[in-house]
Amino acid sequence: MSNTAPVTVGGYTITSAEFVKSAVSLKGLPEERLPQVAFLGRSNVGKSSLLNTLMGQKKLVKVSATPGKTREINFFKVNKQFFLVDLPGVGFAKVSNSKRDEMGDFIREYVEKCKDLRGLVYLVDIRHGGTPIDIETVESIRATGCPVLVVASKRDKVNQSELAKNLKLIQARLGLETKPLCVSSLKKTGLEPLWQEILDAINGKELVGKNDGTASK
Ligand SMILES: Nc1nc2c(ncn2[C@@H]2O[C@H](COP(=O)(O)OP(=O)(O)OP(=O)(O)O)[C@@H](O)[C@H]2O)c(=O)[nH]1
Ligand SMILES: [Mg+2]
Repeated sequence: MSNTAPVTVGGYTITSAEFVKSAVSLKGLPEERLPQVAFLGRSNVGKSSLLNTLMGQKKLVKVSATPGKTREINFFKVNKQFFLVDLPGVGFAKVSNSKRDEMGDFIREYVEKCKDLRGLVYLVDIRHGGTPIDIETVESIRATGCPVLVVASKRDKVNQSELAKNLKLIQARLGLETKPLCVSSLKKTGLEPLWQEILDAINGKELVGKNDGTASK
Protein backbone atom coordinates (compact mmCIF):
# COMPACT_ATOMS: atom_id res chain seq x y z
CA MET A 1 0.00 0.00 0.00
CA SER A 2 1.40 3.37 -0.93
CA ASN A 3 0.12 6.65 -2.27
CA THR A 4 0.40 7.24 -5.98
CA ALA A 5 0.42 11.02 -6.31
CA PRO A 6 2.88 13.22 -4.38
CA VAL A 7 1.26 15.05 -1.49
CA THR A 8 2.63 17.96 0.54
CA VAL A 9 1.88 17.97 4.27
CA GLY A 10 3.23 20.65 6.63
CA GLY A 11 5.62 21.80 3.90
CA TYR A 12 7.07 18.32 3.31
CA THR A 13 6.37 16.44 0.09
CA ILE A 14 5.65 12.73 0.37
CA THR A 15 6.13 10.82 -2.83
CA SER A 16 5.80 7.39 -1.28
CA ALA A 17 4.51 5.99 1.99
CA GLU A 18 4.42 2.23 2.40
CA PHE A 19 3.54 -0.16 5.17
CA VAL A 20 6.58 -2.39 5.48
CA LYS A 21 5.92 -4.74 8.37
CA SER A 22 4.61 -5.39 11.85
CA ALA A 23 6.87 -6.66 14.61
CA VAL A 24 5.90 -8.43 17.82
CA SER A 25 9.49 -8.96 18.92
CA LEU A 26 12.90 -7.48 18.15
CA LYS A 27 13.43 -10.26 15.63
CA GLY A 28 10.71 -8.70 13.51
CA LEU A 29 12.39 -5.33 12.95
CA PRO A 30 12.92 -4.37 9.29
CA GLU A 31 16.18 -5.63 7.84
CA GLU A 32 16.69 -2.46 5.88
CA ARG A 33 18.86 -0.02 7.84
CA LEU A 34 17.20 3.36 7.61
CA PRO A 35 16.78 6.02 10.31
CA GLN A 36 13.58 5.76 12.35
CA VAL A 37 11.38 8.12 14.36
CA ALA A 38 8.74 6.41 16.50
CA PHE A 39 5.45 7.61 17.94
CA LEU A 40 4.44 6.73 21.48
CA GLY A 41 1.73 7.80 23.91
CA ARG A 42 -1.28 6.52 25.80
CA SER A 43 -3.77 4.38 24.02
CA ASN A 44 -6.28 6.43 21.99
CA VAL A 45 -4.14 9.60 22.10
CA GLY A 46 -4.06 9.68 18.29
CA LYS A 47 -0.67 8.18 17.28
CA SER A 48 -1.96 6.21 14.30
CA SER A 49 -4.17 9.09 13.12
CA LEU A 50 -1.24 11.49 13.29
CA LEU A 51 0.91 9.12 11.24
CA ASN A 52 -1.75 8.93 8.55
CA THR A 53 -2.08 12.72 8.52
CA LEU A 54 1.69 13.32 8.41
CA MET A 55 2.08 10.90 5.50
CA GLY A 56 -0.92 12.38 3.66
CA GLN A 57 -2.80 9.08 3.97
CA LYS A 58 -6.31 8.12 4.99
CA LYS A 59 -6.13 4.45 5.79
CA LEU A 60 -2.51 3.35 5.62
CA VAL A 61 -2.33 3.20 9.44
CA LYS A 62 -5.20 1.48 11.23
CA VAL A 63 -7.16 3.78 13.52
CA SER A 64 -9.90 2.89 15.99
CA ALA A 65 -12.11 4.58 18.54
CA THR A 66 -11.50 1.52 20.75
CA PRO A 67 -8.32 1.95 22.80
CA GLY A 68 -5.63 -0.65 22.29
CA LYS A 69 -6.01 -0.85 18.52
CA THR A 70 -2.29 -0.96 17.79
CA ARG A 71 -0.73 -4.01 19.51
CA GLU A 72 2.44 -4.40 17.52
CA ILE A 73 5.22 -2.14 16.23
CA ASN A 74 4.33 -1.05 12.69
CA PHE A 75 6.91 0.31 10.28
CA PHE A 76 6.09 2.75 7.48
CA LYS A 77 8.71 3.72 4.92
CA VAL A 78 8.53 7.33 3.73
CA ASN A 79 10.09 8.50 0.47
CA LYS A 80 12.18 5.34 0.57
CA GLN A 81 14.44 7.21 3.01
CA PHE A 82 13.30 6.61 6.58
CA PHE A 83 10.78 4.82 8.75
CA LEU A 84 8.00 6.33 10.82
CA VAL A 85 7.08 3.83 13.50
CA ASP A 86 3.70 3.33 15.17
CA LEU A 87 4.05 1.88 18.67
CA PRO A 88 1.36 0.24 20.81
CA GLY A 89 -0.42 2.52 23.28
CA VAL A 90 0.99 2.69 26.80
CA GLY A 91 -1.12 2.25 29.92
CA PHE A 92 -3.90 0.42 28.18
CA ALA A 93 -6.05 -0.63 31.14
CA LYS A 94 -8.32 -3.17 29.48
CA VAL A 95 -5.68 -5.82 28.98
CA SER A 96 -4.39 -8.01 31.77
CA ASN A 97 -1.45 -6.73 33.79
CA SER A 98 0.89 -9.31 32.37
CA LYS A 99 -0.07 -8.36 28.82
CA ARG A 100 0.43 -4.69 29.60
CA ASP A 101 3.86 -5.33 31.11
CA GLU A 102 4.77 -7.36 28.09
CA MET A 103 3.89 -4.49 25.79
CA GLY A 104 5.89 -2.18 28.06
CA ASP A 105 8.92 -4.45 27.94
CA PHE A 106 8.74 -4.77 24.18
CA ILE A 107 8.63 -1.00 23.72
CA ARG A 108 11.51 -0.54 26.18
CA GLU A 109 13.57 -3.20 24.43
CA TYR A 110 12.94 -1.56 21.06
CA VAL A 111 13.87 1.90 22.39
CA GLU A 112 17.02 0.59 24.06
CA LYS A 113 18.23 -1.71 21.33
CA CYS A 114 17.14 -0.32 17.97
CA LYS A 115 20.26 1.43 16.67
CA ASP A 116 18.36 3.23 13.93
CA LEU A 117 15.91 4.95 16.27
CA ARG A 118 16.72 8.67 16.16
CA GLY A 119 14.03 9.85 18.54
CA LEU A 120 10.55 9.40 19.92
CA VAL A 121 7.57 11.69 19.48
CA TYR A 122 5.55 11.30 22.69
CA LEU A 123 1.92 12.36 22.29
CA VAL A 124 -0.12 13.76 25.17
CA ASP A 125 -3.86 14.44 24.79
CA ILE A 126 -4.20 18.23 25.13
CA ARG A 127 -7.41 17.75 27.15
CA HIS A 128 -5.64 15.77 29.88
CA GLY A 129 -2.66 18.05 30.39
CA GLY A 130 -0.20 15.22 31.12
CA THR A 131 -1.27 12.26 33.29
CA PRO A 132 0.82 10.27 35.81
CA ILE A 133 1.24 7.55 33.14
CA ASP A 134 2.60 10.18 30.71
CA ILE A 135 5.04 11.47 33.34
CA GLU A 136 6.24 7.97 34.21
CA THR A 137 6.62 6.88 30.60
CA VAL A 138 8.50 10.00 29.49
CA GLU A 139 10.83 9.60 32.46
CA SER A 140 11.56 6.00 31.61
CA ILE A 141 12.26 6.90 27.96
CA ARG A 142 14.64 9.64 29.10
CA ALA A 143 16.39 7.08 31.29
CA THR A 144 17.21 5.08 28.16
CA GLY A 145 18.92 8.15 26.67
CA CYS A 146 16.58 8.26 23.67
CA PRO A 147 15.70 11.85 22.66
CA VAL A 148 11.99 12.52 23.18
CA LEU A 149 9.85 15.29 21.77
CA VAL A 150 6.58 15.82 23.62
CA VAL A 151 3.70 16.88 21.34
CA ALA A 152 0.11 17.63 22.38
CA SER A 153 -2.60 15.98 20.27
CA LYS A 154 -6.27 16.69 19.44
CA ARG A 155 -5.90 20.49 19.33
CA ASP A 156 -9.42 20.72 17.86
CA LYS A 157 -10.93 19.35 21.10
CA VAL A 158 -10.09 22.41 23.23
CA ASN A 159 -10.79 26.13 23.06
CA GLN A 160 -8.13 28.83 23.18
CA SER A 161 -8.08 29.23 26.96
CA GLU A 162 -8.00 25.47 27.66
CA LEU A 163 -5.21 25.22 25.10
CA ALA A 164 -3.07 27.82 26.84
CA LYS A 165 -3.74 26.35 30.29
CA ASN A 166 -3.05 22.75 29.30
CA LEU A 167 0.09 23.52 27.29
CA LYS A 168 1.50 25.12 30.45
CA LEU A 169 0.43 22.12 32.53
CA ILE A 170 2.10 19.67 30.14
CA GLN A 171 5.24 21.78 30.10
CA ALA A 172 5.41 21.83 33.90
CA ARG A 173 4.42 18.22 34.51
CA LEU A 174 6.74 16.74 31.91
CA GLY A 175 9.60 19.13 32.75
CA LEU A 176 9.89 20.72 29.28
CA GLU A 177 11.97 23.79 28.54
CA THR A 178 9.40 25.16 26.13
CA LYS A 179 5.70 24.64 25.53
CA PRO A 180 5.05 21.50 23.48
CA LEU A 181 3.97 21.64 19.85
CA CYS A 182 0.25 21.02 19.49
CA VAL A 183 -1.33 19.25 16.52
CA SER A 184 -4.74 18.24 15.24
CA SER A 185 -4.85 15.30 12.86
CA LEU A 186 -8.49 16.03 12.20
CA LYS A 187 -7.94 19.67 11.19
CA LYS A 188 -4.40 19.09 9.91
CA THR A 189 -2.90 21.87 12.04
CA GLY A 190 0.52 22.21 13.67
CA LEU A 191 2.13 19.80 11.21
CA GLU A 192 4.86 22.03 9.79
CA PRO A 193 6.99 22.39 12.96
CA LEU A 194 6.50 18.70 13.69
CA TRP A 195 7.73 17.61 10.24
CA GLN A 196 10.72 19.92 10.75
CA GLU A 197 11.61 18.20 14.03
CA ILE A 198 11.16 14.75 12.52
CA LEU A 199 13.35 15.58 9.50
CA ASP A 200 16.02 17.14 11.72
CA ALA A 201 16.10 13.96 13.78
CA ILE A 202 16.21 11.78 10.67
CA ASN A 203 19.10 13.89 9.39
CA GLY A 204 21.03 13.28 12.59
CA LYS A 205 20.71 16.73 14.09
CA GLU A 206 19.36 15.29 17.31
CA LEU A 207 16.84 18.07 17.54
CA VAL A 208 14.02 15.81 18.61
CA GLY A 209 14.22 16.37 22.33
CA LYS A 210 15.05 20.04 22.19
CA ASN A 211 12.06 20.74 24.41
CA ASP A 212 13.28 18.04 26.76
CA GLY A 213 13.82 19.65 30.15
CA THR A 214 16.14 17.03 31.63
CA ALA A 215 19.05 19.48 31.47
CA SER A 216 17.27 21.95 33.74
CA LYS A 217 16.34 19.39 36.41
N1 LIG B 1 -11.06 15.18 17.27
C1 LIG B 1 -9.94 14.47 17.00
N2 LIG B 1 -9.96 13.13 17.10
C2 LIG B 1 -8.81 12.48 16.86
C3 LIG B 1 -7.61 13.14 16.49
N3 LIG B 1 -6.65 12.22 16.34
C4 LIG B 1 -7.23 11.01 16.58
N4 LIG B 1 -8.53 11.16 16.90
C5 LIG B 1 -9.48 10.07 17.23
O1 LIG B 1 -9.02 9.41 18.41
C6 LIG B 1 -9.29 8.01 18.33
C7 LIG B 1 -8.01 7.21 18.52
O2 LIG B 1 -7.13 7.47 17.45
P1 LIG B 1 -5.92 6.52 17.08
O3 LIG B 1 -5.13 7.27 16.06
O4 LIG B 1 -6.37 5.15 16.75
O5 LIG B 1 -5.13 6.49 18.47
P2 LIG B 1 -3.87 5.60 18.89
O6 LIG B 1 -3.05 6.47 19.79
O7 LIG B 1 -3.18 5.07 17.68
O8 LIG B 1 -4.55 4.43 19.74
P3 LIG B 1 -3.99 2.94 20.06
O9 LIG B 1 -3.60 2.30 18.77
O10 LIG B 1 -5.15 2.31 20.74
O11 LIG B 1 -2.84 3.12 21.00
C8 LIG B 1 -9.96 7.77 16.96
O12 LIG B 1 -11.36 7.78 17.16
C9 LIG B 1 -9.52 8.99 16.15
O13 LIG B 1 -10.43 9.34 15.14
C10 LIG B 1 -7.64 14.59 16.37
O14 LIG B 1 -6.67 15.27 16.04
N5 LIG B 1 -8.85 15.18 16.64
MG1 LIG C 1 -2.80 3.15 17.11
